[in-house]
Amino acid sequence: MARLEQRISRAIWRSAARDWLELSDLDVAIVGAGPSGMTAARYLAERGFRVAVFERRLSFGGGIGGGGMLLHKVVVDESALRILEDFNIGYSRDDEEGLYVVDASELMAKLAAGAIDSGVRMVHGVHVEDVIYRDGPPRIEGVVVQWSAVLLSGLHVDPLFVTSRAVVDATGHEAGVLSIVARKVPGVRLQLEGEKSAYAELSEKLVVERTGRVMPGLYVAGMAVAALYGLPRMGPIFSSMLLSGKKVAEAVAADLGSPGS
Ligand code: 48H
Repeated sequence: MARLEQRISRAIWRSAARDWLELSDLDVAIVGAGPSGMTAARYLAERGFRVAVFERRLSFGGGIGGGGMLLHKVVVDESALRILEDFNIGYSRDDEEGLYVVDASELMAKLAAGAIDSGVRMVHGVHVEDVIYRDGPPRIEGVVVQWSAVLLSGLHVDPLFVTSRAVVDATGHEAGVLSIVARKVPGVRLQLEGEKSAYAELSEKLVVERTGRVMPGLYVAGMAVAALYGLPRMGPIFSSMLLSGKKVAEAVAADLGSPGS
């Protein structure tokens, strides 16, 4: 038998290559493994869609991990309890405030586990640096990916492509995919209004209401919705992030019809 070192390397090459062949064509490419992206991914994958989440960091959770000002808790209201239960995430009620408190670590871990158990491919250390488009009328047909490490190194390395029937911008405050589309896709009139100051009640409601399709092939969820439509921020209350993830999954599923068709 070959040396252990050789077997380790070959097992990893073989399995990773097999995965990337599948990843190169998806039903849904989700950009960002924060709360909205992971929630969306799970509800799409459990309907049978081929879904991958591309995350530029080597971790899950996006803004969850920082909790409220580094205290390891976030809150939700009753509108998100059903989603917490779907993911088997524990919560406790704060009777004085009428809110539900969740451990940040449990929220991150179980959103990720729920997505993975439903068949989502989570890919870490990959930065979505561009989109694929087709014209007449313009539509988004996938993403352009690069290793985060390559971008950090400053080397000039050409990226690779992932085609998909739908792309979801779940990149949070940056609205990274929408910014690229606004700047680089010809014929698209997209203006990012920029997130506004805190007004938690209004923001929680409007982010969910405005979640959905932006143009053919492109959808938005989570804080990127606030950046796109000029909505206020809400701080460490996460109901709208979870509800937005679920809503965008429903919108994508309705548009795509059946998986792989
Ligand atoms: C690959 C990328 C890219 C890229 C970014 O910030 P997130 O947690 O996003 P949401 O919208 O699911 O949740 C927002 C929430 O965490 C939050 O910040 C709230 C509620 N704030 C309220 C307030 O008032 O401040 O996650 C986005 C993820 C991150 O992990 C990024 O690393 C990742 O997307 N990401 N991954 N390619 N181009 N851009």
